Amino acid sequence: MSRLLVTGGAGFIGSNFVHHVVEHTDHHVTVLDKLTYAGNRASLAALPSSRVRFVEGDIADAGLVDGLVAAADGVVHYAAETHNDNSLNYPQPFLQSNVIGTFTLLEAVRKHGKRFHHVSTDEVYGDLELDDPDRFTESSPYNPSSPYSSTKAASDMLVRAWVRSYGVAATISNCSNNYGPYQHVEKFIPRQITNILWGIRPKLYGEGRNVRDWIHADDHSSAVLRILEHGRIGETYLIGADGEKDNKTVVELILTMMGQDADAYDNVTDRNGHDMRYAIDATKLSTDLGWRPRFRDFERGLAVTIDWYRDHEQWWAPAKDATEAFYAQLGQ
Ligand code: NAD
Ligand code: TDX
Repeated sequence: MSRLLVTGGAGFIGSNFVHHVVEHTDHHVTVLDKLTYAGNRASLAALPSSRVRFVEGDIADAGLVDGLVAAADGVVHYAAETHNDNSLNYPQPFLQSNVIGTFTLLEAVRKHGKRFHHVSTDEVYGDLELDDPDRFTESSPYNPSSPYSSTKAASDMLVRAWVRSYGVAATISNCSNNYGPYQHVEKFIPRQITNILWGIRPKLYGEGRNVRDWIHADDHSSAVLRILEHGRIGETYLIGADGEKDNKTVVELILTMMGQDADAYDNVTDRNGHDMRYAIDATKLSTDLGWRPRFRDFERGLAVTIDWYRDHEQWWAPAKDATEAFYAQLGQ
């Protein structure tokens, strides 16, 4: 496989994947991205044009998608509306991009007989209790809570049906919460880091007892590449790096690592339907495909991420005011 079509490659995880592919493989990449508020061409600016081509467009545009899929050897599908808080207020784009967009790509890979990897989330499984001894596995039942996670669950179901009904050569991965460079300032970790850099107090939803299972985006990329190259067609793989932390602990860690008092944050209005805990058991990925994360120490990964935001204000500053204005309307 040498020509990859990467959808959503100007977003957070997609752009990290394109960087990873350029650094670790010989593949040529075409990025298809609509450049919504979450997409940023600057995230790809450092990459050579001999290896990465950028196409601005919508994954739900069947004519455009048909031509790009025909010209590729494989498709890695990241493009989606991804923010839970947006999905609670404006669900329609989530249906359009996550469901109709995935359907449009599946029809093209079916027609042209191309390999497809679908990038999904652990949120399709709903949430766990804080004291639940089990973590999510590939056989956990689907139980999504939000408009975002329900559309991701729907897209996973479409992929499974296209494998079974039409023999499409697809794999699926469901990953836990990512952090790292190029993440939009609407998301939890970059929001708090950039707040502190601009003298704004971090904002914690509710009491901050909710637990997320953090993985560095570069480790997500190495896992997707491994599945693309060695995964079994039709299989689902969960991706995680044993990074469970509650939100209060993460905010306190960011504050102290940035030289502030650990309690210098505000508790704000909680998210409706807020999932309590996500946790991934990635045994299948490590046992069957031999994958291991590189960032096993969350604090080290966080330190590198804080440095990245400190050094790249020109990348994130243009989105910061509008993001905070949106949260202010919600009391968050
Ligand atoms: P993001 O919001 O940072 O980026 C999404 C990208 O998709 C943007 O560049 C946007 O312009 C593009 N896009 C949106 N709709 C499009 C459309 N209709 N056509 C073409 N491009 C479109 O998202 P992210 O955090 O990088 O997430 C990428 C994928 O990984 C998503 O599928 C998400 O569900 C999944 N995922 C994310 C996480 C996480 O922690 N962020 C965890 C697990 C899985
Ligand atoms: O300011 C905040 N304060 C806060 O306490 C924000 C933005 C979030 N939170 C909480 C809500 C969550 O418990 O932090 C946690 C993480 O929030 P998000 O960054 O919005 O992520 P989450 O809702 O967990 O979903 C993320 O991981 C799974 C991604 O946005 C999804 O795209 C991915 O599928």
